[in-house]
Amino acid sequence: MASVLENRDGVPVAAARREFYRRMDRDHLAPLWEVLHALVPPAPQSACRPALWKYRAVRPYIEESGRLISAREAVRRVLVLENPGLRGQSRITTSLYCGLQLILPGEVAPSHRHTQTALRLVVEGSGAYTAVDGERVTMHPGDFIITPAWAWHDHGNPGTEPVVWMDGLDIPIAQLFDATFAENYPEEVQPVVRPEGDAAARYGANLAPLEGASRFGKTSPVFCYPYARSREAIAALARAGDPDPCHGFKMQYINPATGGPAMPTIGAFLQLLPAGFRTAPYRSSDATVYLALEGEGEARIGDEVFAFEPCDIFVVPSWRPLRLAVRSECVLFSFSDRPAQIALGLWRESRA
Ligand code: GTQ
Repeated sequence: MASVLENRDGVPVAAARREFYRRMDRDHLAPLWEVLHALVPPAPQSACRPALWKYRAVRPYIEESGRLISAREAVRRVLVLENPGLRGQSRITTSLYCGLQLILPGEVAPSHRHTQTALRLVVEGSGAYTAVDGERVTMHPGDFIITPAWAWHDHGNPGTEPVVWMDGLDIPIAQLFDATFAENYPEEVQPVVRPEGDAAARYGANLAPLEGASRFGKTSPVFCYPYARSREAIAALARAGDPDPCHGFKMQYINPATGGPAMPTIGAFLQLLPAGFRTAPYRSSDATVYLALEGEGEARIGDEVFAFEPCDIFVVPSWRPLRLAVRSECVLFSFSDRPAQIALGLWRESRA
């Protein structure tokens, strides 16, 4: 009788299996049972690691990039924030790309469009613009700006200061689906066909045109959310009520045409934590990128602690408990793939 370790011909099972795998490998087949535990783990097993980029440490590199390559030559002069667990993949999380883009006075970053959705959060400097589908918007620190999928966009800086912003794109999501398309505009700068403030007037004042759907499909037609307005809203919220134990005072950027998230794949949030506030542990399946806008504090991600100050960027991987403890009043911007996960029925959260 064959033992557990041998088959009927007396060949040890382990060797027989290896030989079986080798044969089927030539026909592009593989045994599920060797990988099932990794494919279907009980909870997310992400290669994405908790990490923090000190702006003070990154800024000299940004400055140096400005001396070594022009925005025109680079097309986009960006330093990519690569998650330490995902090096070489241009990702800050498994599903999201993040970079810091510099545009110097007098420069132009030429017009193009792509199927990836982009967000910008202005980190430093004023006076640059981003143009989206024929309308320019002037950038100020803290402004949240959207480039919808397939919208022509270029950036320029007619001002006098270097301007730096954080880019967040759903590049890995488009890669996952092999739905990546891009093209260059025939000219470097697209024509301006609408006055600045046009989108805000049409869609950003609790009014909407009677006819004509948004040109931007599933993305908010309001493509700039000025920090001054969002900051005031969140401050009013903080004056009026009690903080959420896990989030302090937190709001999401919405598409006023739908009431849903501003972008179909990327969720964006603004959060105020009163001086001395400590959040209760919270985790969710959407790995999240944070940019500190105001104040100083500490992020405890799992059992790692990261001290942050304004302009620092940190990342919380999927399902890793986060606790925030702030010294001064803090304002944090954050973004994640939450709308994509919700649309697909994947998203989970847990409050401890
Ligand atoms: O501004 O269009 O950081 O296309 C990466 C890809 C920025 C942009 C990035 C892009 C852009």
